[in-house]
Amino acid sequence: MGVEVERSNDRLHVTTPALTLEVERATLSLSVASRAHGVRISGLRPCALVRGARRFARDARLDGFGEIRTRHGSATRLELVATDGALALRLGVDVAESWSGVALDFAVETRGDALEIDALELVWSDADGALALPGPPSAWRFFRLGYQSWSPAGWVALGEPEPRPRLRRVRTVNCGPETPEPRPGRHVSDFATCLRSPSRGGLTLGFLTHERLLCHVECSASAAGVSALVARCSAERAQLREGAALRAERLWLGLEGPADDGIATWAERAGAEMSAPVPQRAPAGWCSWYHFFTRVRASDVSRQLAQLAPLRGQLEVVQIDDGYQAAVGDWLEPGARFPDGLAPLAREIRDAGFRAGIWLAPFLASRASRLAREHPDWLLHDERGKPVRALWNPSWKGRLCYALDPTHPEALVWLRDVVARLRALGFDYFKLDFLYAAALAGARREALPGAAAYRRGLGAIREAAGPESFLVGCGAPLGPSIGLVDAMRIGPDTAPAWRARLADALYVIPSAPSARNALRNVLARAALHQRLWVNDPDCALVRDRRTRLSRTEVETFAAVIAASGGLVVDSDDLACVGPERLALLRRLLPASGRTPRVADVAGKIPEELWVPLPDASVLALRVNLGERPERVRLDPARYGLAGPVRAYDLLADRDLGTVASGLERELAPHAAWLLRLAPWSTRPALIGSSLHLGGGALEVARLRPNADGSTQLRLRLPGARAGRVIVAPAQGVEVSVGVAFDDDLELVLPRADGAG
Ligand code: 9PG
Repeated sequence: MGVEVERSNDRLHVTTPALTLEVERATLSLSVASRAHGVRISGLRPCALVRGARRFARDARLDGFGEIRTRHGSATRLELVATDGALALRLGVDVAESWSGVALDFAVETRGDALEIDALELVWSDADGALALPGPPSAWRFFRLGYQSWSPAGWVALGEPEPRPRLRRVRTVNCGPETPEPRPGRHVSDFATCLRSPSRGGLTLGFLTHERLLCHVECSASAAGVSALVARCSAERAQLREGAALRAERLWLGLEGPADDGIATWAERAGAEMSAPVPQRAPAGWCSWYHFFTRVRASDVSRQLAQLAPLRGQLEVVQIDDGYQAAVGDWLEPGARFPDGLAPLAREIRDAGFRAGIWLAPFLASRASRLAREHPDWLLHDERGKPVRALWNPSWKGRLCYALDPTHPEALVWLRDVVARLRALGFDYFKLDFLYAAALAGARREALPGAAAYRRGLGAIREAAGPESFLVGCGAPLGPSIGLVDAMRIGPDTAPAWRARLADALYVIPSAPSARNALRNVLARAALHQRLWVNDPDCALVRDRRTRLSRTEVETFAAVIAASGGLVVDSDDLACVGPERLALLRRLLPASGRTPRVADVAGKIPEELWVPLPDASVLALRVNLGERPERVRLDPARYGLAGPVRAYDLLADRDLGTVASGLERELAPHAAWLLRLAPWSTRPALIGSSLHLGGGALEVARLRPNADGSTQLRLRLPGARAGRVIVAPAQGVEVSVGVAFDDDLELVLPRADGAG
């Protein structure tokens, strides 16, 4: 069965293997139901918000119908158009046989006088339609994706109060300029959201494109249920001349069953729509920030080059962070601690065999910068002509920073030039920070909406850096960055401390630098990895000295990085890293690149991830971010592992033997449990490995039986390695083998029974 369409005078009725869909012609009211999972929404209507009033469609007619090509293969497209006097609304609905949802395009057109449009919306309310999700409303949870890298992400129960930052500074940095604040009875998520019962399925609303308009989803709800849902593209008071049209960003409405991850499906689709260049392999590196901060000197970086020698071939990039520049904005003028400028240092880094990386806040200009002084017209201004305040950063001299306006043609030329010059010095890894500044509200030189202006600026940087450069977005609005960055910071800054109680209390939303705040977002946004970009979980800090992190906390951060599959960057003075911690760091290298799955959403933050590995085994992670010991249970059946498994504890390097059903233990506060679970019946099989925290995902290049009954094992990992692997050979009992090698090792495990 494919896509079947029935037309009657007043309705269109569409059936696919997964869905039934109905459009009421007169009003463009849409109903979508999942055939298998009992999820249904009816009464969704597109509308235009004009001077605060909603204008819905009346008297719609079918305008087009047929097969189209989409980024996800071919789909059936229904096109409807409705006129309401001087206003026309168009709705395009795409459905396809294999889709668990629909993609929606809508637009408004003026047929008469010019109009000022506030927003384009898809609206649902319980007064006009029905919403059916599995389970009782008291169990439904709302996912808050967050606006930019540092904004907290996680799940809330319906009606649960959400923190609202009181400080304007915190709001400017963390919140979308067009996103309404949450308030009691109203949840808001930038770009996309998911509404679901833990382990029972639900509904996802997420924008697939982010080319021009900033988008969010608003949900009015109490513990009794959802009363309204609005997916909104902010038009920022766009002026529509007669006959002109304004398109909303394309929207995905997905209906999920118990085993589906709606955020993952949305991210998959958005990444494809926006041609996200998801790199197969991301370079691992070292970054100066989390040890040296703004006090970094050129000599500190030089000194690290020698310290990094034991990690050669394992860490590829040496990235200079904030502190080298004369002022924020004056990127090519050396600051006092870099008296010779960047050129000799870039050369030194490359001569030592590393890629050179540089930090840059391309859309900020400090009040004390030459940039702001000499080119005040390049700055973003507000309606009254005052430069927009983008940041007040206590750790910078000239603490106040303005935003650059990327729609100013000269500013854009300057941006390209700065990046091209850095590229010419040999830098080909760019950490682009505080990017949100380019999308702040203001009166731009050219009247583009925030997302369009942002993409013009970031697109220029992407071009100037060249396709060979690796770009990491940071402090960056998520949606509009898709397709323009290789990697993306997906959480607030980490720190050499677990909590930042005072700062969190002041910020109200937990986005102050701390290991815990960083980890929370890595877990909550795990599904974006390899779909929109490479997730950057922020740096590993493994040093023994000059840190307040306990050994448990260091290991937990490492375990989460390993399971996340994301970017691995160390940020320690390696002189403070003892041999044991260095070995831990090495066990993160290289990044696995795999995308984890989220096992539950029962709490605010998913505390359990699992990664299916190519040899049918699973890497499972459970963390305890709380302050009390917790009794935890991992159930291999939840990861699709039927029957007994062989379990190996990667952090403890301990073989846990054969496990018939679940595993249970007490998990200390801030601790992680990282397990490799291998199906018991498969042979030959890797049982465990101390070589890498990916638990066998990477190091086993070959494992197969030879004709004579022996077992061939090939291990491959870059650089010097030493450790132990436990293998169940083709025949005979399991063996534990100590190994030491550089890059590559070929082993034959004899068929002899009981070798050790
Ligand atoms: C360099 C740092 C590091 C770090 C980035 C970013 O609101 N604030 O004042 C604020 C300051 C610093 C900051 C985030 C917010 O951190 O995430 O990795 O590069 O800049 O200054």
